[in-house]
Amino acid sequence: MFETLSGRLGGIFDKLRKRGALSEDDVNAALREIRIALLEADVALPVVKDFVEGVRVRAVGQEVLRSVTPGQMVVKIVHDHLIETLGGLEPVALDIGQSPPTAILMVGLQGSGKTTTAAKIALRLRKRENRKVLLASLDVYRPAAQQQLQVLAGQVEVPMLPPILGERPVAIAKRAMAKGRVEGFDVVILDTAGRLHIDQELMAEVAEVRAVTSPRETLLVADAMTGQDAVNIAREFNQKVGVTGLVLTRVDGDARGGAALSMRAVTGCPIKLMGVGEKTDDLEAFQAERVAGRILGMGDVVGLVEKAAEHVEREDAEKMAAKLRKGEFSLEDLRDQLRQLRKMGSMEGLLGMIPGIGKIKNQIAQANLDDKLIPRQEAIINAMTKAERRNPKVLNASRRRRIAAGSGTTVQDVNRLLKQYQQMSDMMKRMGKMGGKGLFGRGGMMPPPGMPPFR
Ligand SMILES: Nc1nc2c(ncn2[C@@H]2O[C@H](COP(=O)(O)OP(=O)(O)OP(=O)(O)O)[C@@H](O)[C@H]2O)c(=O)[nH]1
Ligand SMILES: [Mg+2]
Repeated sequence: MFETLSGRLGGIFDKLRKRGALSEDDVNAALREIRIALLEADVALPVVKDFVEGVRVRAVGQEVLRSVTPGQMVVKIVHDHLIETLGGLEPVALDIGQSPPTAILMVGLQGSGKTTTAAKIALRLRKRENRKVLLASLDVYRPAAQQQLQVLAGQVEVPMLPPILGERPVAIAKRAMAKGRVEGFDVVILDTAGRLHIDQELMAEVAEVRAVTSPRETLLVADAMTGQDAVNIAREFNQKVGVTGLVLTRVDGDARGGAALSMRAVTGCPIKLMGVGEKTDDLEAFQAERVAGRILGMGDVVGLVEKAAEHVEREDAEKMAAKLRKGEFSLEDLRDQLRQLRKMGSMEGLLGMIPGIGKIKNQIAQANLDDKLIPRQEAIINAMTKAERRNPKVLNASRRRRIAAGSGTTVQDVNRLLKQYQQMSDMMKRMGKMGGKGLFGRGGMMPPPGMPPFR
């Protein structure tokens, strides 16, 4: 089996313990591994190059989230970029248009899954969208190709254009569209013979079919196992025939699916559907997330990074616990904590992530916690001198007025923060004496249950 990308990156970054922004060196080390992982997943070389450049631009200088390793951070950036390159989280639906009969033309290499997918789409349109669908086989080359479609048509309970012996593909296509018009079909699905992209005669023929039927959709059907040739296949079909969408088949197999990325990059067409089995209902809207996870060899990458974000770095937590035990929690520590909180995003989301605090989340939400609170509190602490932050006892009325003015807040705000700090500090000393475990030992610093958040 392949080594997973997360495994590879983990190896590189294990020793790297620093935080802050990702340096160019960090990113370069990661990109080498990403390049190999993508090639192993059969993404075509030119596509890999562009992709890696895209990641570099995004990653250098990126802040590493607290409690995530730099390696995990890079993985997350790669994953997000991959989903974007694959077309985003929202699947693009088939375009059926407004003026029936709409032609859908199936094209692709031999054995890629065109005929099966034609039947799957027919079933989907009939059942989900209540469309009147006609299937037509333009495959006059492979023996029994027409019977194959006939059997599938029976299974999905969709009529098929009766074959006429000796009729050529372009004529069949015209006849299918005529029947569609006369008999009030919404959609006519034209299944073509498999062809090699280097077979110029057959490519010209399918281009002619396209010209006489003006399909709303020309779907390039490709096996998820397609290797480095995916780029050429996609380019040729797109140039010679014109493609509007891609269908990835055999996503249920072992292939890593790098072809999806290559073909999408070359054609710029959305991947609309994916085949996930041999049965006629094994067709799903394309899920970029699922395929991205496979390409990277880690279906759970998002979970991985998100889970990592749930755990505040153990080292830091331990350091904090030690400080608490000694009663050394200063306003500077408070500011550090506030900064981390702000970096990690909204309070709401954050609270849910801190172990042990989920239960009191609602309670805190009811206390009108707002996101502007943290920057305001940080500003107050910033407006203090170093000496004041270390020893808040010196903060008399005139100093508090100065701090309020300096931070754009009121004296009441300053008083509230200091009172809050005092309460927290006392509480922590007590908890520290109890062993420094519990909420603070593990989860960093948040006001304990029953106490309103600092405001
Ligand atoms: N597991 C799996 N098998 C599939 C999928 N799609 C198609 N197949 C199988 O792949 C084989 C070939 O599929 P066809 O639909 O005949 O492929 P085709 O592109 O029409 O082939 P030609 O007409 O010969 O070019 C069949 O055995 C299908 O059952 C899929 O999504 N998953
Ligand atoms: Mg076929």
